[in-house]
Amino acid sequence: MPPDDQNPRPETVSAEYAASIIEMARELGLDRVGFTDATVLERARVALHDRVDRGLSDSMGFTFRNPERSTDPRRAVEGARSVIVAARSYNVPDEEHPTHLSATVARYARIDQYTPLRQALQKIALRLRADGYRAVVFADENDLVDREVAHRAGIGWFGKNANLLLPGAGSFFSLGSIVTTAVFAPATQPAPDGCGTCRLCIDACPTAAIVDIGVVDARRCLAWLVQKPGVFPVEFRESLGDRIYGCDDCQSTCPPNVRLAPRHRPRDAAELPVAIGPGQHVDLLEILRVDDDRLIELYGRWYLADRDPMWLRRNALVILGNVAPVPVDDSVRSLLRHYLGSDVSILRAHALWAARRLGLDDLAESLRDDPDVVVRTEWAGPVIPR
Ligand code: B12
Ligand code: SF4
Ligand code: SF4
Repeated sequence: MPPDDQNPRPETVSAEYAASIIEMARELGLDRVGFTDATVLERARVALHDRVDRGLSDSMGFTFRNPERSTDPRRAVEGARSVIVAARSYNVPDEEHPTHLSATVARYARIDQYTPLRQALQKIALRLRADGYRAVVFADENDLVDREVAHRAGIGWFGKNANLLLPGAGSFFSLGSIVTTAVFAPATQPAPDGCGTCRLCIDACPTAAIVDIGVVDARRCLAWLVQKPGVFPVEFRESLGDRIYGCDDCQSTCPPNVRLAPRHRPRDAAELPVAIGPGQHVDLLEILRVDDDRLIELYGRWYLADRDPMWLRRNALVILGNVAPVPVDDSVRSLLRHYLGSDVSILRAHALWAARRLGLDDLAESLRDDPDVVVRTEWAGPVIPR
């Protein structure tokens, strides 16, 4: 290795040291670990710019806000030489469907899986610092494109659904990294492609959001639309079904996940009670009944634009229109009446959509003369009766 002014120890760490980091990661509950160098993630940089230019990133910020930063580990850590990448399974078992009206949470949001991932990486970073290196943890942040760096570290292959799949273990993994000045021997071989001729995820996407191999159009992707502030696009409301947060269709149909789902569990699944996450099924009517503080208490770990729980209520109203049994009972009717009288025009508009879809024209009529443009636009939209 050439001498490096910013790095007091530019020599590659010993194979024993690298092996001890891998061993430590395993003991901390991380399922896979790989190493890559800290050079610019050129392919991701080009892809980020391309998605923005073509409008495919919609109004998302995240890694798209500053591609020069999110694809350069050395901007994150001065003098960085390597990135240690780890994957942690979130493949918790499915839960029984409750008897009350409920909404579904995607697998990655059922438990808080980022805290244990970050804690494990922090412990490894502490050790690196104690050994004289700089080391900073990134997991699901705006400063680093996690899947690209994991791909380069040889951990997995890019599926046609854009997710990173681990050979023999599927894609229900979250990813995180430590950017460090320590020099680890980088992976030399990419993980082999495991998709072959399969294209089940592309066909299974309810909104045709996978517009090319490995390319997701966020303007159509339900995982983004449930997070995006504003009016939920009317053309995708029926496809939303009962999803309150996240969407799993392009992963739950993926053969490597289907094969492994019953077998592959996080090793601490038994100690992951619903208390540290909302679980798979959440009470739909409760979301529409409780106040802001309670919604933040229940779902504050999720990405809610401006930390405003209104977006959850908006999603819940769309779901209500999709799943409430017809003819509707008194509790649904009274909730819709409440939201048709809301001070917030977005909530009135989504309640109007649900009421018309459920055949409650008498209730809907209360908004006939509403002067707000959001509500007027809603009246002009199509009714999709149940
Ligand atoms: C923005 C974002 C989103 C956006 C956009 C998703 C997207 N496809 O980019 C939205 C909100 C839609 C989203 C949804 C989801 N996300 Co998200 N998201 C992110 C975030 C913050 C940035 C992603 C990013 O920068 N994308 C940039 C684009 C350019 O990357 P890309 O689409 O992967 O493009 C690559 C491929 O096209 C590949 N490529 C190039 N050539 C070729 C050729 C072939 C043949 C193939 C197949 C690929 C390929 O190179 C490109 C550049 O790397 C990351 C966290 C992070 N900081 O990285 C999490 C992250 C990607 N999300 C994650 C998860 C779990 C999800 C969901 C599964 C959640 C859910 N259940 O709802 C869905 C999956 C949707 C999907 N099919 O992608 C995980 C993925 C873990 C994994 N195993 O892959 C991440 C890594 C978070 C984490 N740290 O664990 N997400
Ligand atoms: S997350 Fe859902 S909507 Fe988005 S690409 Fe996958 S299947 Fe399609
Ligand atoms: S469903 Fe098939 S094509 Fe899509 S990611 Fe899985 S293996 Fe690849």
